[in-house]
Amino acid sequence: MQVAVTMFDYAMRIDAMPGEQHSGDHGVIQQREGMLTAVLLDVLGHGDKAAVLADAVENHLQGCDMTTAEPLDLMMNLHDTFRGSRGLVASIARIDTDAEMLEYCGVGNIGVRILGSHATIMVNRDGVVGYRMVPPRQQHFPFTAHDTLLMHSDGIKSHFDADIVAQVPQRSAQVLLDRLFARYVKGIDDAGALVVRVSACK
Ligand SMILES: [Mn+2]
Repeated sequence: MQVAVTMFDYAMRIDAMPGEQHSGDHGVIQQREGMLTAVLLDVLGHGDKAAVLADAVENHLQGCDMTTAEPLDLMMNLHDTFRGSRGLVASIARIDTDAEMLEYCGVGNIGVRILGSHATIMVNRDGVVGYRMVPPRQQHFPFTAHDTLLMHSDGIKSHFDADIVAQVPQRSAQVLLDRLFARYVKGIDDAGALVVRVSACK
């Protein structure tokens, strides 16, 4: 008999800009069995006003069952719900370990890539969620055991050294995040990132 075991290893880290107490970058992760949905968002601006909206968006998402929603539908829901706010950029990914696929929708400046055997750099649609955006689309990518999803806000430099990427197979999600923050935080904005990896699909 074969027993299905899904091993997600994930971590999230958000550092407010130096001198600020609260961050306008937030991450939300929900997992249910072999499905995991991860959202990274960056509210326009920084400081307390950005943090208030980021809290509201996070609370709204936590009230949704994100693992059963399509990322595109979640994005359109955020756009409608937070219309007229100061706006945000967001990336939404749902990993389905049974299908070995990742469904993806992103708007605005969040860096997103898959590292591993299915290495890909995602290209987000332009725009501001809650204000004006090019109609977003949902894309799907293969995502199997030992692949790693990395999302980061623009408070982190996007040109990681090859050594960080090379360490991906050996390191935990938390160690990867901490190395990224130690070397690539700009320090002039909030910095947020999350890492999700699947160590076994079946
Ligand atoms: Mn930012």
